[in-house]
Amino acid sequence: MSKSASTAAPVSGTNNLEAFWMPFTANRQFKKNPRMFVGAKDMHYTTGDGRQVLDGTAGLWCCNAGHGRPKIVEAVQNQVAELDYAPAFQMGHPKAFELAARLAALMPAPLDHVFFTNSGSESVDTALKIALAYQRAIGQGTRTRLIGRERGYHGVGFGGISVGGIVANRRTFGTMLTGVDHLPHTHDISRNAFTRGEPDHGAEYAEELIRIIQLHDPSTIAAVIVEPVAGSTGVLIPPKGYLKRLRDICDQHGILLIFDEVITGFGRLGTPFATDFFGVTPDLVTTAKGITSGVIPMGAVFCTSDIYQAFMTGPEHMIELFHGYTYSAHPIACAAALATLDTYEEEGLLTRAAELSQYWEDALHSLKDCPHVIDIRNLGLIGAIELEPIAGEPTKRAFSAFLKAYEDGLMIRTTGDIIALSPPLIISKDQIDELFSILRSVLNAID
Ligand code: PXG
Repeated sequence: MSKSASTAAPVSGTNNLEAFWMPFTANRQFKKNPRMFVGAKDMHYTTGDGRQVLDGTAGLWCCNAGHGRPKIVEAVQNQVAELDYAPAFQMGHPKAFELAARLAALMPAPLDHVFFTNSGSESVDTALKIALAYQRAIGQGTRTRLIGRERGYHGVGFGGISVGGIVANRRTFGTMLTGVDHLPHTHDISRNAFTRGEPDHGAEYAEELIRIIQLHDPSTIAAVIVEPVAGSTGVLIPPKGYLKRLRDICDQHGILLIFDEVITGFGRLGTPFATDFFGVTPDLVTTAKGITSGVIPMGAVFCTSDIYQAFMTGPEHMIELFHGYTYSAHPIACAAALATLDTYEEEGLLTRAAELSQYWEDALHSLKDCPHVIDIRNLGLIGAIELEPIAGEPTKRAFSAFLKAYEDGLMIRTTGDIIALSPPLIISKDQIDELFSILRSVLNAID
């Protein structure tokens, strides 16, 4: 192909789409039919051809406060002029400490210490490393195994894909971390199809952890990591009692429990975090995305004071944890996060999903009679519609729905043949109606 093959000019100034190797994208399909966003405000994106597109997914599950929110914009603008960068190794800046304290206050005790990263993938790697180093620090250095779950998504670092359970994200990348095992996933349409909220069936999948522990011996296992609600894999809601049972089993065997709250954190379920929603407290929590409402890359790992204090030994001039990133606690990210927390607080956004979730659930489940639909599930402001795949062509039907929805003014996400929805937490009831009315006509239109 010649260098100028993809020279469609959908937006002024953009005349060569070749160089950018797009992430998690069908590059050739996109470059033939580009879909460009050039602006965003509140619940809508503006496309290169001047159309408004309703954001049904908060960007990629991150713009929880909506787009172009004035306080966040202003905070970023001011911060870049005042202090553009400060090293986080052996140096500090006030907003990093202010932010950590505010985040710790938001998270239930005893999760009261915060380690900053720049993404969900980095948060996962950080949490896994802290878990391993903690076990060693308390004299449990034989605990080196990590347990994830089938269909889990924990980002794309080697740690995350090792404990993750999405086949396509793993199969081409070698052997990954050794010493990892996986719980079975809990998705069971045969018993739970069209469940509203938490499914009744499947808590027994937690017992598989006992089998894994018996196989390897508890003295070899450092931590278990799960998403409280699995997102990327197509929205898997935990069966009633499942997460609590995982917690109990981990407690009985000295194993740390890590919740990956990269998508459930910051109000998605109608509580600040999923740990509040389910009443189950893990030892470590990974977050990112909603921490800055997606405006600036940032992540944070929360841990208990027991974990933090286990490292605070030895000579005081010595570094306690050999881990961190050039951009940990970046001043602009901290400013964005503080303004985001202000916006969440002023507008009650971290609990707004609880007020809207019944309306959301009813509107979502009204699509039950649409063609191709084999399951619908929801929790908080998350929804999923699972479609019957076209025989021999998995993912094609959902991708057609994605393309048609975009044409009709709605952004959705698809994974496999599942449509996932997770709008900004500012969505109005009218916009919920609009979203599902577009989706109904999309489902009626596609093959
Ligand atoms: N953990 C979880 C639970 C996630 O959902 C990550 C870690 C990694 O975060 P970073 O910031 O490294 O991408 C994620 C990311 C989707 C979708 O449409 C989900 C994610 C990313 C992009 C798309 O489901 N989740």
